[in-house]
Amino acid sequence: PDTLVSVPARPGAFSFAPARTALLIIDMQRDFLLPGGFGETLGNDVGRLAAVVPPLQRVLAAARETGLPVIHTREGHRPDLSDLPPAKHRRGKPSLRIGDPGPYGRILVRGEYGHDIVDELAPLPGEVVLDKPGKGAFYGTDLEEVLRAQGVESLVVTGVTTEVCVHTTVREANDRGYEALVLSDCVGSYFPEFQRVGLDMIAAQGGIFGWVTDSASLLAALP
Ligand code: TIU
Repeated sequence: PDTLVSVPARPGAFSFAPARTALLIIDMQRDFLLPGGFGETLGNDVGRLAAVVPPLQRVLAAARETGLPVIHTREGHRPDLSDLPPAKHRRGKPSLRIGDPGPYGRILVRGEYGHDIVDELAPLPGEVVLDKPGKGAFYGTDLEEVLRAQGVESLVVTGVTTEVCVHTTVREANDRGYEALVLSDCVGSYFPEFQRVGLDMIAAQGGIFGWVTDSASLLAALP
């Protein structure tokens, strides 16, 4: 069960035990991905994020088949916004703040349609769905307890956006002793240059906080 698998990656092969590995899917929420949603109203090209969905669907199917634990995260806040720091609330355009009514309900508020995960990647019963108030998936959540309870040592990291919530989470994971493999075609950014350089930053300096490969390489390596 603890057989090691090796995937070609940057800066070098990523070795992991599938029995000790979880698939982490960061914030694939309608607010960030849907045309007309919060992400687009901020002036972003959501098409760059939509491109992540098909390869991520394939990875999700493979993880389910292999029996890897799947953990979904959602960025958002309580309806009374009591867990929203004023500094985060003030950020961005005043007309489009967290908690305001948007095209898919109140922006980034738990329980709203836009806060939930896109249909194509809907969690199955038994998969952990973790609500996080910040950019990192460890901050203010019990992710570490969930991983420890399942004996997880390695993470396959996917989702949006590459340079914000994915980066923050991978850095947090690295500091906690986890090895993270980021799938380049399963993470997305509104900014092409941030996508490229964000992935470069992870793998630079001998993999300073993680590894980078693509979904096809991972799928070919999975048992
Ligand atoms: N999930 C996530 O990355 N939250 C963001 O706010 N990302 C942006 O790039 N804005």
